[in-house]
Amino acid sequence: MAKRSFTDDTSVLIVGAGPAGLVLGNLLLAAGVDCVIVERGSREHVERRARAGFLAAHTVRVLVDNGLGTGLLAHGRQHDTCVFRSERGEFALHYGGLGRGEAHTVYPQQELVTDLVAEFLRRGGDLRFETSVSEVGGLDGDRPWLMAHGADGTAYRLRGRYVAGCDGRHGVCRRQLPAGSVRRHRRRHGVSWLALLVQAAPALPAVTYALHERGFAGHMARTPTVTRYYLQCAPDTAPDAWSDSEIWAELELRMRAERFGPLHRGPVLERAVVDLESDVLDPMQYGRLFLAGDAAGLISPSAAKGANLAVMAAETLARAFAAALHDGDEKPLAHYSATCLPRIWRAQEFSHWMIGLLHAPDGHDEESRFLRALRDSRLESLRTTPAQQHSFADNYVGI
Ligand code: RFL
Repeated sequence: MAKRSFTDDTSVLIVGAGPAGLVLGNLLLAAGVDCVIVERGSREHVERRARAGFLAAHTVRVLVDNGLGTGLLAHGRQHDTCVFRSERGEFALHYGGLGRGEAHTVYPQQELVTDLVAEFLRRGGDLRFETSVSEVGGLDGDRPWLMAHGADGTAYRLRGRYVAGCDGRHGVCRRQLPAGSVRRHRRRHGVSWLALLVQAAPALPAVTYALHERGFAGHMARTPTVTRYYLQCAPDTAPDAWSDSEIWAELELRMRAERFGPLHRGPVLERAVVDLESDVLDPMQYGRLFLAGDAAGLISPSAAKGANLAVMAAETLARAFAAALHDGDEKPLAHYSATCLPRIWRAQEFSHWMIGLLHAPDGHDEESRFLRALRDSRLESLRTTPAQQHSFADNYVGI
């Protein structure tokens, strides 16, 4: 490997160019704080990675207020209603008219990432694609560093005043936390989803959650020509275990297409099996390393919160870095975890509640029957109780 020693000194070293790292980088540049983003993937790769789509009102406010919302304002679509289907029928919940009266903006994550990359570069930012961080260190001192290498083998050593670990759940930053310095809370929910992106217009005007004895199925718009579907599957299912026609047959069965109307079939563009899992690190910081987004905690996709929590943490962290670097005020950094964690836990709690709303075991034993009856009662309560509906609305779109 070619060795090249860089003398780069910057204020904030950001690992990862996902929503967390890119929002943080853009906000830092706007605040006059210099930073470098180091990203393992190529630009094309990060700009094509389809994941989230539902942006909470708070996320939209952060992006728009910081000059990052041009694309989502031009192309995002407002969603304010979700629908639940079960053997008892279907009901719509117009959450935009309940609680705080907020709606989601549907804007695919890869388009948001594309906008954030372009804006970061337009602001003169230093973004190094295809550069993989292998180690961060010096976290207890005042000049932390990272080691990275480019696709051509060039080794980099970068130093900064702080490191922001925005490298997702499998990144290196959370692994650099000394044993015992951080408490991890974790739950594997025992539920898996086959996450599908299909080349077809949304068949339904609203997000639709279908509860079925064969398992959960979900429909979520992405763009006028692309729809995300979810199918609950056995945890060890291979992504390509089902053919396209088997997938459509299962979706139509669980979504009860015969009763409520057909789906729009189209080629399956992407498929992945997601094991629903959550974890939270407390605190989200050690020395001069601060974690944000999936690196700090993973949330199951049941309530579409992950990208929104990433933006929330990035905004909080950007303010704290600016206070430390401009005013010498380290208190916001010291309180970073305490500021973020109550919101993260609230999102975790709601997400967990959603898992219980959408799934129940299919067995014929007493416990399975009990859990199915609880789930049905929860759904009925949501259908009929205004206080429950208001609370749902606040939690569903809030962050
Ligand atoms: P990301 O997006 O994973 O970005 C991390 C970046 O770090 C890079 N990286 C490294 N770079 C350099 N050196 C290393 N050693 C590195 N290791 C990693 C990676 O290449 C990557 O570019 O994390 P971030 O920024 O924290 O953002 C989190 C969100 O991406 C995630 O929470 C959401 O996508 C979750 N999610 C959803 N969230 C929502 O808010 N609404 C949704 O509707 C929604 N739908 C979803 C989702 C996640 C899904 N999957 C794939 C689990 C739907 C799905 C199917």
